[in-house]
Amino acid sequence: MNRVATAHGPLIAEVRLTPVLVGDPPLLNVHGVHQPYTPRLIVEIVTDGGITGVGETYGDTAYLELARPYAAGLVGHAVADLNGLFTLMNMVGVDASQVDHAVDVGGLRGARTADKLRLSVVSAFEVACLDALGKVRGEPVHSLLGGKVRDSVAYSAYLFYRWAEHPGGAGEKDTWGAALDPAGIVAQARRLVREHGFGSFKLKGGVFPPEQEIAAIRALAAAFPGRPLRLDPNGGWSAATSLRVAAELRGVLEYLEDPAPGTAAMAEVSRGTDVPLATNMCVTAFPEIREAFLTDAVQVVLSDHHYWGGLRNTRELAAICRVFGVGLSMHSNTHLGISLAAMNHVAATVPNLDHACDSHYPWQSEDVITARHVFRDGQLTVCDAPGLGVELDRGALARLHRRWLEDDGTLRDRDDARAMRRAPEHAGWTTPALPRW
Ligand code: GKR
Ligand code: MG
Repeated sequence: MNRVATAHGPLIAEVRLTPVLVGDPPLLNVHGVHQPYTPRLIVEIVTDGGITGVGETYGDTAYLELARPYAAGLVGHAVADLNGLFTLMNMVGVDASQVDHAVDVGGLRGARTADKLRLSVVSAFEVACLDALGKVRGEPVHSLLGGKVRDSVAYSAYLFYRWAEHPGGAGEKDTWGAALDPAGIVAQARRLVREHGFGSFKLKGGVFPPEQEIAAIRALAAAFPGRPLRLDPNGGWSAATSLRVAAELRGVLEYLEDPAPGTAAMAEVSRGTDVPLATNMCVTAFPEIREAFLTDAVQVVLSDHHYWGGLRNTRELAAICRVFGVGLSMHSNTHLGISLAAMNHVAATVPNLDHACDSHYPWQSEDVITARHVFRDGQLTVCDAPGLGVELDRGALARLHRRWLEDDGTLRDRDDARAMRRAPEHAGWTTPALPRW
């Protein structure tokens, strides 16, 4: 009898990696605009008993190049040996050219390091193992994490300045129209409330001069009195500008998200305002916590299970935040239903989830699961089915993978500045140096 199998249950018999390109609307941010399609990686692990577990993460080249050798080394690994996933990942080399960017464009989360890349990759495998294990044991993922402490998780409406369509009419069409001023943002918010019931709002800023974004927040406050509002320019403002915005929106904002770039600038802003500051840019990995918490640079961490290396690490982050009295919520990037399911399970288990989570999901009309998640009153019910509770739609997966295969390589790496240059009026656009204002 195989001792490992006896001690730890099923073994990984096969790993499948499927990169896909997912339709994404022309959403604007400080770097530029979203591409018509964004890369994601779908991970499947198959146990020796024939059970499949699924995970999802970033699909850009750097992640794929790490995922491939890692996946090959996982066959024979015990599905329940989740700590071992990290040991094995640390043995995979990272191509130095992938980690020398000053800024991680896809995630807008500070400098790209080898560890951040490794953790974002391993997160999808951890989720896939938890999904498989849950199916084997007949338990939902939240119960493998210790059990849910709530039956549903609240999400906020994620508002974006946007164009009506991608330059040249590329990509999938939608019916949202452009949103480039306060009235457009309020109209977008109304539709998101109508369709999903959201009770709080986050505006992605850093697109227009701060005065215009302040006006949009004021318009939202007038249209939705008393509802929590957040503004996130992704480090687009200097500390002085951030303090000016904070002074103008004091009492209006629930929190200001990453107004200034980097921990030192955030700490400077924090010293000058009592508007809470949140981040998914300067606290994105364990080594970044110490300085930020000791200098009181942030009052809310927006965790992201992809960044932090999975669902169990997210719970460790939550525990650290609890100790330091720092609030916790969850960050989102363009994602599909597997990632949302994983996020919902871990969010259900974290006692100190202090704010509604972000999710890009309403902007994705495509998915690789058979039943799309449905927000009711801005909440997602916590699923009690075994594993994540989602089923792969193999037809959809094949279609989105075919799109990835047929791409000439230009869309396989997210590059919001390049996408911006496709608009003739922004042909000279380059990624702005931060702070921009
Ligand atoms: O999708 O444009 C976007 C966002 O700006 C995303 O890249 C960020 O990572 O949503 C994120 C954020 O809250 O900073
Ligand atoms: Mg953010």
